Amino acid sequence: MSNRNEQLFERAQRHIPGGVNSPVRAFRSVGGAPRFFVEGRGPRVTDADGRSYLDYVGSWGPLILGHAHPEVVRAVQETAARGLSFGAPTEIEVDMADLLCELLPSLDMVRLVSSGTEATMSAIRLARGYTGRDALIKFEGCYHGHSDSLLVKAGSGMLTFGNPDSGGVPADLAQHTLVLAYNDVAQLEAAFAEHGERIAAVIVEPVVGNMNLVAPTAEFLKAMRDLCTRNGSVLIFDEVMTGFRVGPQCAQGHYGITPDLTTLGKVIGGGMPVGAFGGKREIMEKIAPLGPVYQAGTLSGNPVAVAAGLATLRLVQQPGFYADLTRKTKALCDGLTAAAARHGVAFSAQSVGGMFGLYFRAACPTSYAEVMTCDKDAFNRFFHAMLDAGHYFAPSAFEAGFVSAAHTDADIAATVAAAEAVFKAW
Ligand code: KE4
Repeated sequence: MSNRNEQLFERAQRHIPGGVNSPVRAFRSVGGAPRFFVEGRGPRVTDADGRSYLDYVGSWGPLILGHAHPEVVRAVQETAARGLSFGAPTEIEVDMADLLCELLPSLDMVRLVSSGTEATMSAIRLARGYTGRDALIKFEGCYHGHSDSLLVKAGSGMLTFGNPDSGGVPADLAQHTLVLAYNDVAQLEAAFAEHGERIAAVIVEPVVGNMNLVAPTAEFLKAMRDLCTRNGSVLIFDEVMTGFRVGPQCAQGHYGITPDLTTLGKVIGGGMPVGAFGGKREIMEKIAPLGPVYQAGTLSGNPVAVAAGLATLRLVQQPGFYADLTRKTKALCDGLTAAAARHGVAFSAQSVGGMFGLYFRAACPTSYAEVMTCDKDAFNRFFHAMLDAGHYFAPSAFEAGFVSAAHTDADIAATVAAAEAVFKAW
């Protein structure tokens, strides 16, 4: 007898492609039927069969405070009661812009949008409009949303421009995107040596969360900054995932590198649809209606969504917030690593702030190539065993995980204990 989740998944597939509104939710990477959640509260989610899980996905990063934080919910309710949307400026959008520019020194100006994809798509168009150049550098394993110029895979040669990485992306658009290896300074230098004057922008996840977690080397980010400066290219930090997740000043504050443009999402919406792009005034003033680079959105800066984001951003500014989140996330990684070691399972884990990576390989990967040597089957086995035990990790071996402020030390210890039982029976 199929359960409610399976019944819902079967029904969902009749009218929604794959039964989901975003592919990774379909569990295709790990197998089985996705869980349909009916409620979230603090660190926990409950599925359609009434099963409760400690949640280490947190809606892919936004839920840094945990689910249904009362102050965030109240902000949404009170704002919504005064009207859902106006398509006109509202004070709350100005409050958000002021707060973001106060929190991030690299932001002179910022434009709100409704998703991370919109933020990165707009930032790239802006960088191309500002420089008058077309070429773009991204890195293999980094994901920046699904706009055409970013759904590109590496070309055949080391420094040849890219090919489409999705149906529907025109080859003559993909050819403007050069896909390089993350953390490979020599290749980045060679690319600028050969194409520097053509490069409009480099876009990078300053901590990668989309090939699992891969941390940057200090040399890599510094080289990127210097090369962009020397060649007049725009450095875009895609902080949709790392923004206010890895620290109070995002990854740019954590690593001390100042980008020209920053894209944001997830945490700044607190679970509601908010994205943003911003940076140097001289660049941002090229955006319509001030300048020639067009960008727009019916629900951009939606007051109800912004209310959730503002409430979240104000709460994460509390003293000690990131120190405690970082401590708990590291405790999870250290606990899982020690448990695996006690039972001889090839496993490693690392964290940056409130995001983490789990790897079924002996050491944490530092590149896309090393990520590809992780044991995907082992991860899938771990994923389902932990899911059955009531601990919900990202349904893919190639995604980062997230801890929220609502996770207690006891929750972390319970997850480590559940993993110990899984590793013991490995
Ligand atoms: P959205 O359009 O999904 O709001 O943001 C796109 C995006 C941009 N940049 C980075 C660094 C991102 O991580 C994302 C989206 N992240 C994925 C998680 N890997 C969202 C989950 C999904 O696609 O359903």
